[in-house]
Amino acid sequence: MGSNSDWDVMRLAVEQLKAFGVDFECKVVSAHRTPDLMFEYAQTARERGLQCIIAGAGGAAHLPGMIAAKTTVPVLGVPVPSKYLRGEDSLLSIVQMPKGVPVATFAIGEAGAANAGLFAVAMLAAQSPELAEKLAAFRAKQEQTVLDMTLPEV
Ligand code: RP5
Repeated sequence: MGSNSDWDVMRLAVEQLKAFGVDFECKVVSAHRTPDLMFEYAQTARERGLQCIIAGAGGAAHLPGMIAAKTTVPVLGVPVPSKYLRGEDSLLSIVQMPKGVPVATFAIGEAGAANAGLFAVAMLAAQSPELAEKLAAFRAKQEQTVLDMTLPEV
């Protein structure tokens, strides 16, 4: 993520990875404040064994796109809500990648972060029957929660 101020949102992605037992690393890497670190991080991602990168940033959120420019590891972008434009700026900065360097873009804020985590799990599940089973169980539990919902008498 671009700042530790993104943590309150990005921790939702971490929670999903933890819940599924997926190994991860968590770092602050800023596209405009630590550009050299960002380049190094992205350039070494594949050789260090990363299978995808969840990149969250707010405002003029160029972090996901710049990381994607320097690696072929899939990048999942999370628009973090910003102070003045509530994350619509972050969303547009991340989603509107020109053709050729994709960033899979998620919803603004907590839902986007959680879904990026779940999407990463789904990607990894393509190579892991165990993870696929856990994901199916998660969906079944979620489905049951909705089936069990009741409404007040009117
Ligand atoms: C972006 O600027 C970060 O991703 C963060 O969302 C935003 C504000 O950063 P701070 O000023 O809180 O460090 O680079």
